Amino acid sequence: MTHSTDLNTTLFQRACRVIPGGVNSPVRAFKAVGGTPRFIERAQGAYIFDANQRRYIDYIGSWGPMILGHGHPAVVEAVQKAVLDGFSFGAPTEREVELAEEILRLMPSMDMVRLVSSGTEAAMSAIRLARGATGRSKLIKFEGCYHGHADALLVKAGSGLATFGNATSAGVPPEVVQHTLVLEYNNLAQLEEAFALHGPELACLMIEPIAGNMNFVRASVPFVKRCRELCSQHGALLVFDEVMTGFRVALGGAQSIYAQTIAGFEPDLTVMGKVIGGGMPLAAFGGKRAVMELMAPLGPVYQAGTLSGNPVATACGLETLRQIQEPGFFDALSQKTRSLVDGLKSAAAANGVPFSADCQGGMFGFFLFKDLPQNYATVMTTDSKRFNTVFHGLLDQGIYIAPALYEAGFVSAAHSEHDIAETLAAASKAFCLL
Ligand code: HOZ
Repeated sequence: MTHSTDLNTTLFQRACRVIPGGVNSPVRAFKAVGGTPRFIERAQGAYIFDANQRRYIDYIGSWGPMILGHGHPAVVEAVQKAVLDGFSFGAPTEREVELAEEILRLMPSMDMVRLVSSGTEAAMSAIRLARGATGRSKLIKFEGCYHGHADALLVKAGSGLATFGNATSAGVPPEVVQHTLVLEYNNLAQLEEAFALHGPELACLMIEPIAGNMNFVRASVPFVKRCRELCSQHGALLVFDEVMTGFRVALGGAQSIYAQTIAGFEPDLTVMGKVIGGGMPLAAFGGKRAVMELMAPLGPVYQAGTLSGNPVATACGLETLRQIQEPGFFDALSQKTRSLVDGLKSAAAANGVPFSADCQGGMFGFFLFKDLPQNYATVMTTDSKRFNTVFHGLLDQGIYIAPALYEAGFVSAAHSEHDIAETLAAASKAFCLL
């Protein structure tokens, strides 16, 4: 079995000489799965094409943003038009206001939103805002939830709830993570204990409501409900990181799904990215007016960015958000994703492979064990060799899924029934290799 082809290998060798690890974001290097990363030359619809002109059905979708598929004509037109008017002004534009209005209309938990350039920046700024608003330092995050690479968030659990986290990256001083408490996802007892011990000192609790960075794991409804109750009770802000799930699992994001079963449910702050930029660098954070008005220039919490609200990125995001509001868009996307997930389950069962899978809207995940995991520790019990066999089995047949077992997958509106059928046939063959 060949894991690489000539031009990809040549490019990777060249890249490794000038870029650390040959990539500008670690997971792209294929380190977890082995082999050579594909260098993408172009993409159209559900497909990406590598340096050898090989076509792959793309289930990464730039890690989430490409919900319409690649090169949607209306989005391309909007971007081309915007480019002709200028790349960047470092001054306000009407399009930023339009995009902000659109986001707020779709996610009613927010009265105001600030546009930034990346999910990392949005999460980092939301935490600063939560600390500024509460006058407190400590925060809760959950193991397996990724909120970007700001220092305070690169943390793994410490030795107990009385101690705070340990940095997961060199270059992060212990003092910087001393206020970050890392808990197990979906563990109600730990959550209770953490608030009992630290409630009055907590600025916020940040959570990916459907985690997309430990593959695909949902926070249970009772867990989210208790997060909300404890935050309200102790005066901490509940921050929903919807960088992946926002405008992806449903038009109103994961919060709209929890609101169906938890009466009146709303997070205090929401962090967004990916789909709102439609594939261009754009992210945001928002919440209620009283909190958001603490942001500079109105208030004392500072945040700024030369490319924030960039006119080309906002054109791309705005048109993407308009397209996903077409009647029936999410029903069709959900149905397609569901048929992929159900088909994978059947293919695994037919080959005697222990398997579980879940999806919501256009986001999915699968596991090579029988029951859906509830937390990171369980996800990480996956036999990585088996996952790598499936990964390369699919890649060799032109199916491009994330090159790591802890990443979610994404289906776009451009994936056809034929693409799904081709994927399932490939999956059957890949499962045979196990
Ligand atoms: N943050 C992404 C993984 N969940 C990776 C982004 C990238 O490599 O482009």
